[in-house]
Amino acid sequence: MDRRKVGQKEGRKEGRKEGNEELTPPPSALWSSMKSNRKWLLLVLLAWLLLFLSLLCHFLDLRSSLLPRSRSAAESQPTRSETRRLASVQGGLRTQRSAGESVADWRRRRRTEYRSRSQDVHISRSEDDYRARSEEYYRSRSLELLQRLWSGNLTAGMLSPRLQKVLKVQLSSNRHQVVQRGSRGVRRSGPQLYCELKRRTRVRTVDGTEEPFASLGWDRLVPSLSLQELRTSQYQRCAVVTSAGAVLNSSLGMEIDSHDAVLRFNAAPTRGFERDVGNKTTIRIINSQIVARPKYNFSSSSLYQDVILLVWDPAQYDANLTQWFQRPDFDLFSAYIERRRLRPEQPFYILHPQFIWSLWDLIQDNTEDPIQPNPPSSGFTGILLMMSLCREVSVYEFIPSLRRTDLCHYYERYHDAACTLGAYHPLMYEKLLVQRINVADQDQLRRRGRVTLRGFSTVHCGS
Ligand code: NCC
Repeated sequence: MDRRKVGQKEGRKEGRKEGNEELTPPPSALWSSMKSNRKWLLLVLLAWLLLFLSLLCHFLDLRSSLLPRSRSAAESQPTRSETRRLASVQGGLRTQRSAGESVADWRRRRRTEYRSRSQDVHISRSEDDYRARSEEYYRSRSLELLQRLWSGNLTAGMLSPRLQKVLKVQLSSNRHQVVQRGSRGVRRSGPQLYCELKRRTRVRTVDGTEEPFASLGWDRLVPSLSLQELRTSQYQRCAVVTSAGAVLNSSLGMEIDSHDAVLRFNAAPTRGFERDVGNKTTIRIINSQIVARPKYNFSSSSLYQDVILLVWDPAQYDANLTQWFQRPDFDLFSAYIERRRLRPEQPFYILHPQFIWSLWDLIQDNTEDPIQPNPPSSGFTGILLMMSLCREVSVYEFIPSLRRTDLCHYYERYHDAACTLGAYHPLMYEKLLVQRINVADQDQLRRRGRVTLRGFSTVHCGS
């Protein structure tokens, strides 16, 4: 063992012995000093307890003054915004005592501060009420718009200021140089409208007989059978499934799949949404963005395989096909040529611009207001196509049901009322026209979001 340590240990032992002899007080003095120490300890403890209790009372008092009195016990948890505000009020507990301020004055100042801040909270709550009331106003306004759409009384003036502004911009820009030819706003009855639609709807695809396609040998590129010839027998019941967010939670999948043919649009998927939209796809209408923009993976995605495909692109109103071919909105022609070469067995067509614009004419001639001078939506084009191919057409969530939502698509988290009521496309007017020819009862429309239309082959009109 270390010698120095042994020496220290022995020294300490010695010291204790000596100390014990010299410093030990008499037992009575020890007892009284312990007694006075205990008194001090108790006093300090008591003071801490009092301080703690007064702080606790203060907190509880403040809390009860901040919580609304009318809430039930279950509701008595503060809302998230209240919690945020409470936290800021409670932050005031840290109010510092200023130099020279007596404790009583400091307490009084704190109390006044709390009171004025808790009044702030009540003012903010009335802001909350205001916000809630305005949300309620817009919710009821959207219900009002919807009811007007269901009954065919919706006008542009009822749309939100933003959508009205977009409409004005579209009307003044007229980028497709649309010329209005017919007489606008003729008020036809449902049966008259059916006859008008039947007379004027001529589904047409690019067939390679016109320039520049004829010179480029497109008569051998396009499918040998036209779209109409493709059908071995006419479809009886067809479904048109729009991509609207309102189709979510509809449980319409089985009903949709029970149709003989199902039409879908653009990049709308079925996988993962089968319960609401079904999984059968017979025809898909796509706009030229789908084939031209790499993000849609047109050449590899299974969405565009094993179905009848129709693509369209917004040409000028009086389309000069050569100009269109040279400068389409999105380059659909290269992708079309490539796909036809790679998969000649797939029925793939380009909708003729004249067909697209003839539908625009139809909408405008049957609408009083001037409509957006842009091509109709894929949805409206698809509806008219299916009315030409099928005996009966069920259209889902084109006119929104009670499930209405600003969610643009059922497969994307993007909200915008323009997707349903239109910005570029004359969607609102398309919907008002379809509402006029709906033969299903209102309950089907409101609850299921389903409109039923007659196929043209069942429409009999005088000569
Ligand atoms: O949105 P979109 O249409 O693909 O929807 C297909 C059709 O469903 C109907 N619809 C959709 C959403 C909604 N809330 N209510 C509806 O009634 C419409 O009839 C719509 O036509 C199109 O018509 O081709 C459109 O395509 C999109 C987009 O190009 C494609 O989805 C590809 O991403 C257009 N959006 C943009 O270009 C930003 C849209 O304007 C029209």
